[in-house]
Amino acid sequence: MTDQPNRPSGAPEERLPARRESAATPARAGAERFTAPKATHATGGLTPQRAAKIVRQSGDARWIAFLGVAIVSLFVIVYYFYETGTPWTQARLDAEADAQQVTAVERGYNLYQANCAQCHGANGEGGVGPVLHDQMKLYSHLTEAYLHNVMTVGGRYVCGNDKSVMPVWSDANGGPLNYVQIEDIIAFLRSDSTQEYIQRDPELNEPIIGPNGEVVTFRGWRDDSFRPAADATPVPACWSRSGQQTPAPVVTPPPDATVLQVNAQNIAYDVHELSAPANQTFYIHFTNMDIQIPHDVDIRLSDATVVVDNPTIEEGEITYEIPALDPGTYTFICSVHPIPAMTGTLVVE
Ligand code: HEC
Ligand SMILES: [Cu+2]
Repeated sequence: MTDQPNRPSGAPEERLPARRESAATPARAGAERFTAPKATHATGGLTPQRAAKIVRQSGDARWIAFLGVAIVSLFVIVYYFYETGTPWTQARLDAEADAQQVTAVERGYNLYQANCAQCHGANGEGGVGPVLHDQMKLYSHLTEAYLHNVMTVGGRYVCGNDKSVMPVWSDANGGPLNYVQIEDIIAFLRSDSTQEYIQRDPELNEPIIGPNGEVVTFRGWRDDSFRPAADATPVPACWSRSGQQTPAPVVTPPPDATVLQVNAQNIAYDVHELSAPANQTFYIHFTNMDIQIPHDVDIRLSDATVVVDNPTIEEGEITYEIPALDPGTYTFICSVHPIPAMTGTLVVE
């Protein structure tokens, strides 16, 4: 492609396409206004080599621009999926939130063991305080908002008992735990039972290694797939009313009957050993001196099978009638506080 057909092959072109003198083409004079002034078209003495180089360079520049745009677009696309996740990878923010959740649960576990386990049990099975590890409770009762309130207001929030032994936990209300620690405990209480978490040293935050050389783990409490049965009894707002039956009829033991005395004060029985005659009805006269804290005296076998389930009372006295029992050793226990201080041995002979 050249306008010098007789140019020897390999020889450089000598000229850019010939300039046209507008005056020489009167036919196009009418188009004059579309043409830039002559000076603009002047090649300014460019050699053909130089002009060809300019053409080549501008081609290169366009390539570079294209590649630049392509790289940026590719980066944006890849980053987009990195942020939002794909069907095969997790979104970055979700992964970040999950990692924080795990950290909170692991810290919450240690805080729970240090502050709550002595009353609610290491696994939330209950003791002086009510059971916490119960799917029905975790499902509908122990919500984040409720847990927040209980820890801010203390045990009085639960049943309105201003003598509750459960203190205020939040430092917003004079308690010992700060906002983050409260959040961590809540994260632990509501953690997922399908997930395994690592027990960490509270000081060093290093995983705890068990005797078998493996990292010690624990599982969350809440079963996410739990759905209460349609006819399940809802969890009462106040735990101490949960097991409450209709008030027991007033019992007056006959004059020659065996009547055992049991008192409860400061969440403890005053006796831990009782004996009663076999195969005949006897009575337990029970006095609860703890104001607004429910107690009872149930009779169980050593394997925890309930033999006699007596109603709880809050502050006051009651006489329980115990039907004839076979000879043997039984446990008498407070069903509200199944702790050693509220447990004893009943020998029937
Ligand atoms: C000194 C014993 C004690 C300690 C320690 C204790 N609690 Fe309690 N907790 C109780 C008692 C008792 C109740 C019942 C409230 C009442 O009616 O007096 C209770 C109630 C609760 C409830 C309400 C349960 C329900 O069924 O509504 C929650 C939740 C709770 N405690 C969480 C905690 C957490 C979390 C900690 C640790 C930071 C803790 N408790 C430490 C004794 C304790
Ligand atoms: Cu009790």
